[in-house]
Amino acid sequence: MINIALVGNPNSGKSSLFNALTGLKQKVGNFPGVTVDKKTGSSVISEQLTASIIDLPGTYSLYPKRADEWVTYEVLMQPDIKVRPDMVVLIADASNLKRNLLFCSQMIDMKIPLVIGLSMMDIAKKKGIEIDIPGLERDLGVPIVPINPRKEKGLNQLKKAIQDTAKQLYKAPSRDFIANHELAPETVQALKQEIHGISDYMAIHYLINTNHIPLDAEQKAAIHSAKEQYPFNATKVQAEEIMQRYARIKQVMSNNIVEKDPLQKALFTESLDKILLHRTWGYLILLGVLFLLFQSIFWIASFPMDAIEWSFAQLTGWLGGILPSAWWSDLFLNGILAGLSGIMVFVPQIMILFGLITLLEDTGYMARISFLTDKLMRKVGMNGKSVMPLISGFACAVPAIMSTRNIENRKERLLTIMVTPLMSCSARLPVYTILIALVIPQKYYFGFLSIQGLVMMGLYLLGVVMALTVSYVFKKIIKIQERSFFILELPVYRAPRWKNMFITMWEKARIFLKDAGQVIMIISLILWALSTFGPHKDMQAVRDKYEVLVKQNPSQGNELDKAEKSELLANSYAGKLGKSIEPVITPLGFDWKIGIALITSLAAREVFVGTMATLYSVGEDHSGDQLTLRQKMAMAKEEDGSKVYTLGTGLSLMIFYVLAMQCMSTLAVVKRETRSWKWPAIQLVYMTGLAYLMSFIAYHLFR
Ligand SMILES: Nc1nc2c(ncn2[C@@H]2O[C@H](COP(=O)(O)OP(=O)(O)OP(=O)(O)O)[C@@H](O)[C@H]2O)c(=O)[nH]1
Ligand SMILES: [Mg+2]
Repeated sequence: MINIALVGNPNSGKSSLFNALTGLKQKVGNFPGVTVDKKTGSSVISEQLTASIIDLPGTYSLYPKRADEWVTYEVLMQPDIKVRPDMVVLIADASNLKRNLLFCSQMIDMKIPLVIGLSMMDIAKKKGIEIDIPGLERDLGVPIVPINPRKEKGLNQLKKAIQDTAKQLYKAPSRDFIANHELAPETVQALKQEIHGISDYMAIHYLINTNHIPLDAEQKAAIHSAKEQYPFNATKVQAEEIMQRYARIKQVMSNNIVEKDPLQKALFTESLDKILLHRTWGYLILLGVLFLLFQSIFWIASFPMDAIEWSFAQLTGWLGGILPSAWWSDLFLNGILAGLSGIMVFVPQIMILFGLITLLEDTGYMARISFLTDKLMRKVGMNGKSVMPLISGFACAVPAIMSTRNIENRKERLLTIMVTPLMSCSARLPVYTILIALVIPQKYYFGFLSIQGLVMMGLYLLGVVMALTVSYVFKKIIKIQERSFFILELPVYRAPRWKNMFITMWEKARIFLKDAGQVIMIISLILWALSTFGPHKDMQAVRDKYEVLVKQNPSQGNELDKAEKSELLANSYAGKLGKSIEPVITPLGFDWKIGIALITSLAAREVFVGTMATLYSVGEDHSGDQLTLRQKMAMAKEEDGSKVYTLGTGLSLMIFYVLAMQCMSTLAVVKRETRSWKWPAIQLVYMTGLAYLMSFIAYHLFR
C-alpha cells in the first residue's frame, strides 16, 4: 500500500484522473480551481500494489498565493515522512507545457518519487504541438506517460510507471533541475544537518515558509538558528530560483518541443471567444443565457411537475377512500404522504437547475462569465472570480462558499463569502414555486412570456442585486488593505460530457429526496404530534365548550365540528409556539401557521412546504378529497374568514425567504472558512434584519 498525491496546474485533469483511478465522483469542471480541498480514494495499481490516492487543488507553482494552493502545499511539504506522500503523480497539460514545466521542475527538486502524466495531448495535437517524449524524459529524469483522463486512456501505462517507480526501477530524480544548493549554500547545509530526509529545495521552502508548514518546535528552532547563523534573503532566493528555472525550461523546450507559429493555427476556441467576449455581443449573449436559464427552470419543469402533483393527489384520494379513518391513517395521509408529495414535485426543477449549471461549468462558459463581469464585480468590492461562487450559490451556498478559496485577495474573498448566501439556493426554489402559484396569476404576455416565470426571475434578481449592494456597503466598512489582481486562465471550450451531466442531475435529485425526505418525515411526525396534542387543561376546555354548543344547536353539527378542530389546533403545542412569535411577524403579514413554518425552516428551507402541508391538513375535513397542497393553501382562511395568502403576504414571504439567513450549514461553513464566529454572526444579523425590513415594506405596499 502506498500513498500517492495527484498534483499539477489547475484544470489539467487531476480530478478526472482521480475519478478514473478510484471510481469515485470527485467534481470535475472546465475552469481552473474546481477542486479546493483534498480528497482521498483507493485504487488497485497491480495485483501486489494498492494505492491510496489523494486528489489536490491545482497549483501554478510551489509559491502558494491562494487558500486552495496552501492546502496542496501543506501536503507536499509535510515534515513527517510517514505522512508525506510516498509518490507524486503530476498531471501536466501538454497544450501549455511551458507554464506547466515550472511546477514540474519544482516538484522534481522536491526529490519525492515522481511520475508525470501528460494530459490534453489531443488539444496539443490540434494546436500543432509536437513533443519528443523520450527526449523530455531524459532531460527531466522522470518517467512521462501520455494520458487522456477525460476518455480514461493511457491508464494502464500510467499504472505500470507507478508500479515501476514503487519498485524503485525508477529512482527519485537524481539530478536537481537547477542548482538549488547554490541559492543559499551555508544556510541549507546547516539546516540539513538538523532535519534529515529533506532535499536542498525542500530545505529552502522550510526556510521561507517556516510558519506555514506543520513543523514541530525542535525543527522550528533549528530553522531559526540556521537563519540567524547564516545570511538568508527569502525574496532574493525566490527571484533567483524562478529566473534560473525559466532559463533551463527554455532550453528543455527548444530541445524537445516543436510548436507551430501560434498565429497560423487559430483554435475554434479563439474564434468563438471573439464573439462571446465581444464588448457588446458578449454581454447581450450573457444576458440571454441567464434569461434562458431561469425561464427553463420554470417552464420546462412545469410539465413533469404537474404530472407528479396529479399522481399524488390521485393516490391520496384513493387511499383516503380505502383506509379506515383513524389517527394513523390521518398521520400517514396528511402528514407523511402530503410532505413527500410536497417535496417530490420539485425534483424536476432541481434537476434542471443543476444540469444547466453543470453545462455552464463543463463547456468553459462559466470562466467567460467571470471575465465579462470582472469590472462590475470590482466596483462593488469583489472580483471576477467571485462570480463562480455566486452562480454556484444558486445551487447551494455550502460548496459555493468553499470555492471562494480560489480568490487571492483576502478582502474580496471575505466579501464574496458574506454575500453568497443571498443567492437563491435550490432549497428556496420549492418555497418560491408554491407561493408564486398561490398569489401570481398564471397568465402569459405575448403568448409565451409567463408572468409567474418573470416573478421567479425577479426573486433571483433581488438576491443578486442585494448581494452586490451589500458587498458595496461592506467594502466601505471593512478595512483590509491588500493589492488586488485578476488573473484567470480561460480554458478552451469543450463539449459537455453528457453522461457526467446526467449523473450529476440524478445524484442531486437523489440527495435532495433523501435528505429533504428524511428531514420532512421527522419534522412532519413531530409537527403532527405537536399540533394534535396540547396542554390538557386548554384542550379540554375547548372540547367542553363545543360539547355544550353542539347540544344546543344540533343542526349545525358540521360547521361546529370544523370550528372545534381549528380551535384545538390553535391551542395545541404547535399553535402556542406559533402564537408566541406572532407579534413579531404580524407586521410582515404572516399568521402563526407561517410562524411555525419559519421555525421549522431552520432545519432546511424546503421544510416550509411540508410544514404547510401538515398544518393545513390537521383540523380539516378530508373525506375523499383530492386536493393538492397548493389548493389547500389557496383555500386557507384566517379566523375572520379572510384569505391567508393574499398578494401582500405572498410577496412578503417570498422576499423573506430570498434574504433571510435560515441555514445552519451555511453558518457553519462560514465559520470554518473565516476561522471566526464574528463573520457568521454578522451575516446572521444583517441578512435577517434586511429580510425583515424588505418584507415589511413589501407587505405594506401590496397589502
Ligand atoms: N480534451 C481533453 N480534455 C481533458 C483531458 N483531461 C481532462 N480534460 C477536461 O479538462 C477539464 C478539467 O478537468 P478536471 O479533472 O476538473 O481538472 P483538475 O486538474 O482537477 O482541475 P482543478 O481541480 O481546477 O485544479 C474537464 O472539462 C475535463 O473533461 C484531456 O486529456 N483532453
Ligand atoms: Mg480538480
